Amino acid sequence: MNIASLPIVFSPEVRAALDKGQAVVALESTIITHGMPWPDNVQTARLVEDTVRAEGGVPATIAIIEGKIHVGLDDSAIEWLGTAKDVMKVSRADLAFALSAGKHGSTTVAATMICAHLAGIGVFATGGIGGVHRGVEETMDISADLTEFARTPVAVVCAGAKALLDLRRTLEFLETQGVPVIGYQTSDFPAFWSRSSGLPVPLRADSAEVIATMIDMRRKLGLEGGVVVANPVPAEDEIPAAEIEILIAKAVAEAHAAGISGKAVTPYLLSRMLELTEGRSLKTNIALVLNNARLATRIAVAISQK
Ligand code: PSU
Ligand code: MN
Repeated sequence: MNIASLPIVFSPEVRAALDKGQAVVALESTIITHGMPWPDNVQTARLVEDTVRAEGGVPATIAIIEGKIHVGLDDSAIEWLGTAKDVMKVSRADLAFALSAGKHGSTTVAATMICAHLAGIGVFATGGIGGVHRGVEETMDISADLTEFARTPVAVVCAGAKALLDLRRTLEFLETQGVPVIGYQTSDFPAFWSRSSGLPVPLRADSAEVIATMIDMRRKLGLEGGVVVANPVPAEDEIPAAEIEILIAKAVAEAHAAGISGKAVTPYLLSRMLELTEGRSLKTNIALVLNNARLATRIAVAISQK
């Protein structure tokens, strides 16, 4: 693969950091365009970047602007993205189209992994990953994030998967795909707004160094695909599972009744949860993203020191 022939633009800061082998952390942009309302989306994107810098890393927010992959966005690009209306939600299936047709696009976890890997970035922080949706028996709705973990070698730090999903089936799917799911300082798979889903996490690591060593070992073994690092939301910011479950059930039932399908499902559910929790879900979402940015940078720093 010849990266020079690709429509990919690096910010000077990210280019310099990659050339020097410094710790760089990829950040997604669907959370900005489809995951949070303005102005919290823009404020959070900036805070996440500040958090990466405070831990000694360089943030690389990834998005598609006029048909080019941008790796590293400046402040005005983040502001524009957070208010723009004509931005496609771009996953693996949409990436080549968005680039060919000169579109603007925000990248999901799956598409951000692809772009990060092309750019030479191995660690990525997000909020929650996509997964197997409740009602999958009928809808077949399984996020393309899950198959991406099996093919693209990027470590994704998340707060588990949203409790809106079918978490038991999400873990089963990842196991079948051979994707390591590592709980950070926890033995329970986190459920995004809550610290525990009640399901055991398959693997556990208690330090960023252990995770960095394990990523390096996977590379040496020639194992394809990435790893999921599941980092529970800080206790002071969590919404206990028992409190939020009733609201989740309501949002999921409404989405089914309204016939919401495809890419629209996750954004619909996130915005309904924001309304049903009267903003509390958003506060938790912001806290967990920052927490993930911190851990992702520690892992990236540990890898850069190897
Ligand atoms: N989790 C969040 N906010 C988000 C998403 C996940 O807290 O906005 C986004 C991510 O970009 C993820 C995508 O990759 O939702 C999954 O969408 P789908 O279920 O359509 O694959
Ligand atoms: Mn889906």
